[in-house]
Amino acid sequence: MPRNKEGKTLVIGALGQIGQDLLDALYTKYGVDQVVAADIRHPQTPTAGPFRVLDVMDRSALFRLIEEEDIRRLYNLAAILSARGEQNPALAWDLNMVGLLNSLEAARETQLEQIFWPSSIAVFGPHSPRANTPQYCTMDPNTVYGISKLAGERWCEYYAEKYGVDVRSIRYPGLISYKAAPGGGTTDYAVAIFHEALKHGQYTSFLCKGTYLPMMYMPDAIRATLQLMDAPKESIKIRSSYNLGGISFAPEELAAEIKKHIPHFRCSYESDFRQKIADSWPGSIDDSHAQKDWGWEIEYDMAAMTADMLAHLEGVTA
Ligand code: NAD
Ligand code: AKB
Repeated sequence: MPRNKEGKTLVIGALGQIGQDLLDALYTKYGVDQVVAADIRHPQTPTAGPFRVLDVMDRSALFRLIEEEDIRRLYNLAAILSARGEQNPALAWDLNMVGLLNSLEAARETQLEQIFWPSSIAVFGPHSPRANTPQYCTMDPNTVYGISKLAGERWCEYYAEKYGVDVRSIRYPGLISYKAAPGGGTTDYAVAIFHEALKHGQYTSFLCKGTYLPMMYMPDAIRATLQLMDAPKESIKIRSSYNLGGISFAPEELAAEIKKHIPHFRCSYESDFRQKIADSWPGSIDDSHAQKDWGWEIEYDMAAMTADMLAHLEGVTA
């Protein structure tokens, strides 16, 4: 196979909530034929660029794909998120850990230029400071998802320091987007509320009033990801994972913002098992290291995000 000068980019878990948006951004950056999308399931509609079925837990299949497709950069997004993870802790641990270790080993052995792996605000726990949670503080996650992310961060730093792997990571807040449905997290209410507001004019939030969580609109998250990956190696001072703040709001504040656009919208509150997870997470995040090291700046506040979400979804549901 002829080797492209730049080599290709592989996105694993490409059909998920982040993957769908990240793929489009990478297609624009590198060209559609230079980005290989991979997932354990088949796409419902064909991806614009090449697609390969891959179980990230199958190490030899991953190594084969990297060789066959001349992969130079890897984004591993495959994971089980917080709420789903509590329903199957053993599987969540296996996928989140084995998938990461296979990716790090692939990066080391095949000398990939770069690897991206996302962490989460779920690395924090009930004894972490809740307001403006700093980069370094007590971290005692009490979900299997959070435990796997914290362990994963330690592995990333280990591979960077011990083997020189150029691994970069962000602790994403809850992400809000319209292209793909979220995959089973605690922050998913902040996506479902838009769909239900447009379809039925009402929504029952599974988190109660006053539950502040850090959130971010997907375009900001994708911009942050590419900005981090484009930053010169020497400016990346944190090889575990960078705090990323975004916007902080409670369900009733988001409901009030939606009501400005859909006056008849009603929101009620019936918390379930996800409330306990949310209560153990930060309400807001200090991302000053990301600002200082690679120039991070947020663009969308809650009002801008809400208007843009509704504008895009109105087209879909009309
Ligand atoms: P998602 O659940 O929407 O997508 C995950 C994708 O991985 C799915 O398409 C799934 O089919 C695929 N997958 C599952 N098992 C696989 C396997 N064995 N091999 C290959 N693919 C497999 O998740 P997402 O929201 O896109 O999240 C992506 C990453 O970002 C995860 O690591 C997640 O922890 C992290 N993250 C997400 C958020 C968020 O709000 N979405 C916030 C913080 C961190
Ligand atoms: C979840 O709620 O599990 C994710 C996350 C914040 O990691 N959205």
